[in-house]
Amino acid sequence: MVGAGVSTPSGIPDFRSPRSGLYSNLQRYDLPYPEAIFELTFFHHNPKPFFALAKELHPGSYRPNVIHYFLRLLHDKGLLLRLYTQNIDGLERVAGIPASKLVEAHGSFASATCTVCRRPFPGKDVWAEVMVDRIPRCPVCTGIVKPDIVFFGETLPQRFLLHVVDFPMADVLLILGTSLEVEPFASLSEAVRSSVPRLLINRDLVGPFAWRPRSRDVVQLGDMVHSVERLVELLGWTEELQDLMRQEAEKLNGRDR
Ligand code: CNA
Repeated sequence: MVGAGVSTPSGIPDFRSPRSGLYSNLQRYDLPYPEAIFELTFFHHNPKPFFALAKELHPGSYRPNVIHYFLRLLHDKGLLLRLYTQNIDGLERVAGIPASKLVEAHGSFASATCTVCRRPFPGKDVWAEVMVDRIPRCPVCTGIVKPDIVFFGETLPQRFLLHVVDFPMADVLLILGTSLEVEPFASLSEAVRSSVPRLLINRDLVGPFAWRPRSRDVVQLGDMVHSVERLVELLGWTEELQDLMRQEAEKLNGRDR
């Protein structure tokens, strides 16, 4: 299970870190309160702040970091049952983790839907408009086309239901870079069997690790890059991870040229 903290080393602010977090830096969007940017009522009143944020999060602008590639390595080694992410930046896909291994619990920019007639659109149609500061409109009914990001109160994507089969099968649960404050995602941390070790790697102690710890919980607090690099070292995977990151950097350099 991962959250915004996995992408802060890529330069994307999280929500809740004091000072650097997105919620403390939204003044320029003129919002009544920070969460309004992900509320449908506000979006219908004024969609501009959301699309300005979308433009900032454009997948081409950021690159995966060592944490994303550690998760990719788990997949390459056949150890990743599934990656449940709250992130909407798409960096798990850019890191080469296949869509079949991902549950993008809060949606993604890969697809979009007309808010009026519900017609689906590929994400690339929306980006073309967003990148030139235009509000994407449905060519059929002129309704605003909203990327399939889950707003407050909206239902989670169908794939989220995979948790019903995945979590009872897990041998270990890694929880990285999340405040475990957003439901129903946060409660997944309780969905593994009680004998299953849960490893929290985060700056601070969060969720059930603080208020209902289990005897097999392991907690590594502090900077995540440092913690993940240390874990990789203990696993003896440092060189392999560096090779993977070099190969992938070359691919991305080719993409950006
Ligand atoms: P959050 O509530 O902002 O929590 C992030 C957590 O990560 C906090 O506990 C931080 O202390 C921790 N953290 C951040 N950077 C580091 C670091 N370098 N080392 C160690 N710990 C760190 O974010 P959540 O994901 O828990 O909240 C859920 C929201 C955030 C979801 O709805 C996301 O869509 C949303 N979000 C996503 C992105 C993104 O896609 N990258 C960015 C910002 C917010």
